[in-house]
Amino acid sequence: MRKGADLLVAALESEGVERIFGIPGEENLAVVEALRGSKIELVLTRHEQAAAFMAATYGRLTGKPGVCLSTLGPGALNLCTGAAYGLLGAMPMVLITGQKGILHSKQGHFQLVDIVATMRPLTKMAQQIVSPATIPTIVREAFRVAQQERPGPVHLELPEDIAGEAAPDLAPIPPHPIERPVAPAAALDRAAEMILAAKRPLIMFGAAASRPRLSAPLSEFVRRVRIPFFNTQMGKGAVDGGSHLYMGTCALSERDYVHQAIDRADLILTIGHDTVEKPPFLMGPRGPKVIHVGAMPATVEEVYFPHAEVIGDVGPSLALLADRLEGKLENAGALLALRDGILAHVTERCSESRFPLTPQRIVHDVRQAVPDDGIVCLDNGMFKIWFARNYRTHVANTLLLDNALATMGAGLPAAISAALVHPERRVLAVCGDGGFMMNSQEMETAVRLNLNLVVLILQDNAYGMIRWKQQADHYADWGLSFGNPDFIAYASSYGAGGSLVTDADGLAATLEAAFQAGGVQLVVVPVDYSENIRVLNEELGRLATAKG
Ligand SMILES: Cc1ncc(C[n+]2csc(CCOP(=O)(O)OP(=O)(O)O)c2C)c(N)n1
Ligand SMILES: [Mg+2]
Repeated sequence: MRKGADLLVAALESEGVERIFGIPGEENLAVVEALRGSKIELVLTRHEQAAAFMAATYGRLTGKPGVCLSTLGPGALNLCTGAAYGLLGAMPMVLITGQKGILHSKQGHFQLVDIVATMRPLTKMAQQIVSPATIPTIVREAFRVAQQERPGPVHLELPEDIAGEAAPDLAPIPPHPIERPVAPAAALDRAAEMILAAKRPLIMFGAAASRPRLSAPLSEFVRRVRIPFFNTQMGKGAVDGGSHLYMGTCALSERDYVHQAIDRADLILTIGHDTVEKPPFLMGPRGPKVIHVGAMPATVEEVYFPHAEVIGDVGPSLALLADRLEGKLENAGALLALRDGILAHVTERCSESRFPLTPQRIVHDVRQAVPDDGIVCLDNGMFKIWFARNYRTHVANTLLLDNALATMGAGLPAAISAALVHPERRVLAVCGDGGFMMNSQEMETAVRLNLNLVVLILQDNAYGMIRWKQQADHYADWGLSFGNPDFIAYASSYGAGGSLVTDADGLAATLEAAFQAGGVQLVVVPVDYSENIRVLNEELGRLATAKG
């Protein structure tokens, strides 16, 4: 007998779903049975939160919705952080949860939580499926909504009885090709006029510039207009950071070296900026003119209120803008003279032989061990600021960091997903000792899947980033330190390799050896976070004072 669950799985296959991450409960067993006979791989995880991070990362890397699955109540609640991660980070994903039967209730309210209501503020769409006949339509709509700009999560709840009910013989609704509207000529003309009049223009790439399909058109735009660019944290890699037009990345909102260029600019063309990110710069009453380019209009914020907009499919719209600008921009390179100074300051102390290692040295050595197309997945902690500032990206989506929900615990799950999507590339998770332990159980998943991936743990025995803020705010050093397991023994208990870096020059070699060894490898490096205050507060504070 064909059941609701079979229609669901057929619809997922029709959407091109390759794998589903999750932990089934008894309410999902009909779906599990349907998956058994399908081409879709079930990637079992050890926590639903990790499954949702993996699905979101699949969406982020491919542009196609990642799918995760859980049971009702407790399992579904565990998906919630991952839904918020996808919503704030604009990552396409579909979350499928089970539920008690809706036609009969033999268990009263046991495990019953209103998950659709819980998911509503965390998703673009949340819906219960109430009849098998609606499944093909609902699934197609879910994927359409998840994928369309601005991408994000969609939640579908499939109750146990609807999953098991006899279903009509319905074919899935096939996806159709989508062409998006291009910016109107009037907007392009206005923007071109403003850019042609600018004396010191800059381009900024934001989070939405990292959509997988945009890398070629964005590089082409920069090549044609030759205006120097910087990026937001999540815009890193959208255009090659090795380009001689790269001016830096905004890890802070103001007063970093890259702001020396931003503060002097009279026009900034922001491409794909999403105000979900911590502001890359602060707009004020004086400041530069800002033109917002994106698939979505700019939301007006206290710190971001563009003066003009180019709204439409970003690639073709920028090609039309470049047609109006190419060869006519006499001032394109006006701010380029600042570039060497900015980049030299940012990389100071990156080869210093201090032990424990400085964050600058760690970023430098990681870059040595990871090829251009290698993917580094950051968990959330103090090191994120250093990687955003110092790590040079050459390929889109090769530094996966979360400057949106900024949740801890996503580093390892994101790396597992990246290793599944790109088994041919080197993949590295970089985690603090705090964030790693929030989803470290996924080491078992990585080992079971025979993945090649390296996890780098920065050990300071503390929630370092909060400790830094505590010190910067002149509070006493209290309440933020912890002990750690023996990470090497911990790795080995999972059947993974483990190594501890014991001197300043050991990190690069240890990482290289870990990648060469293959399999799942844990590398632990002690970090000296005194650089946080010295650079980010004292040195940059002096810069601000000098600027007056
Ligand atoms: C799930 C979650 N809990 C708490 C926070 C707040 N927070 C941000 S960074 C941080 C400390 C991170 O510690 P660790 O992972 O050890 O990295 P470190 O800063 O020490 O390098 C905390 C508690 C968060 N962002 N996410
Ligand atoms: Mg720490």
